[in-house]
Amino acid sequence: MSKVNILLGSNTEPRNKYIQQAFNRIVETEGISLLSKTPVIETNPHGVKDQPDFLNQIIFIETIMTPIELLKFLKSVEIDTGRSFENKWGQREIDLDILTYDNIRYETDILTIPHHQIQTRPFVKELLEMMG
Ligand code: PH2
Ligand code: MG
Ligand code: MG
Repeated sequence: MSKVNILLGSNTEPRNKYIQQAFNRIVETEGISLLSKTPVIETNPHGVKDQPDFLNQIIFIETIMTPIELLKFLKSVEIDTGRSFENKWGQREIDLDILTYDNIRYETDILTIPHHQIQTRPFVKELLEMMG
């Protein structure tokens, strides 16, 4: 079993519904159990600034899935939650990112762990501190 931090984000209304829907799908899935979670907080957009504010949350889970299995699973949840993938860097209905996976370091074209956002985005650090 591995312990993983996942970042949930949405900046397209209804943001709260997208976050809740993805949250429920993840924690109800066999092979995943929820260990802890942060509150959902509103954050200013990083990177592309000219887009609506986000709602973000981090959940800490335990899973039997490998990093690649988890990545594929999270992509399927994004699609089922209604992600349109119209804007690569801009506004999105739901974004699910693996932040950490145990203490592994992993770098390929499709997946980097730990996620770069941990270093560059203050709201990610703030949320991880809320997790304790
Ligand atoms: N995600 C991005 C780009 N910028 N800004 C905030 N506040 N929250 C995010 O989740 C976020 C972002 C790319 O995925
Ligand atoms: Mg992201
Ligand atoms: Mg993403």
